[in-house]
Amino acid sequence: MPVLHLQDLNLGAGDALVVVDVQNDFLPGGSLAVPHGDEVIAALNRAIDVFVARGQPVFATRDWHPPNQCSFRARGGPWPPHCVQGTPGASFAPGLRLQSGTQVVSKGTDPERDAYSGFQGTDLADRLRAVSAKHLFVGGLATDYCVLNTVKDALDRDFAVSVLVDAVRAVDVNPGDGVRALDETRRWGAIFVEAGPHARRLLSPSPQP
Ligand code: VGL
Ligand code: ZN
Repeated sequence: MPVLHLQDLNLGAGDALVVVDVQNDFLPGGSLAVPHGDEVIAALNRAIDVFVARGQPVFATRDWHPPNQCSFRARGGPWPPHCVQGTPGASFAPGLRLQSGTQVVSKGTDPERDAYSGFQGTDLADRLRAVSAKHLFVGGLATDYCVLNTVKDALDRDFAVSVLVDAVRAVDVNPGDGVRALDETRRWGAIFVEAGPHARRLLSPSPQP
């Protein structure tokens, strides 16, 4: 199945970019490192540039946990401590070209409830509606947790969703979780779009000037 490329879409009013949890703790070397998580950055930077150039809004969600979060192992949860509010691990990846107008959405701030979706316990839906967003382009980390749940909640709230398939990476606690998560988003109605440079270059190398 051919995948659309962001550069070929005529982005405009109603389109918004949602960058999910591209934070140091989810990158190689971080406390909950997503394998190859750093590989989303180049594709997301391209997407950010496109949205900024078209004057369309960019949202960035972040996992923003208190130190005693119930999802941490110390409290019987599945995860090592990660993205603790105000720590370097919770900072956005330094290579991510977020601009000053980016709307930051913090989630997972309730110590008694984990939140994978950027919509859960946040005002993301209101903020998207405030900018008349109708179609969300979603990429980031991790495919099988926060991207999956953010896409699901967006579709449930009647946003159209394109998943930036080359700008997501999975934790893959069980092998294949990421692939299954992407399949699921498509069954729910998401569209697959590419944002990065690679696939098209393989198909049609641009002539040298
Ligand atoms: C995430 C596990 C725990 C994510 C957040 O951002 O996908 N995964 N907390
Ligand atoms: Zn978390």
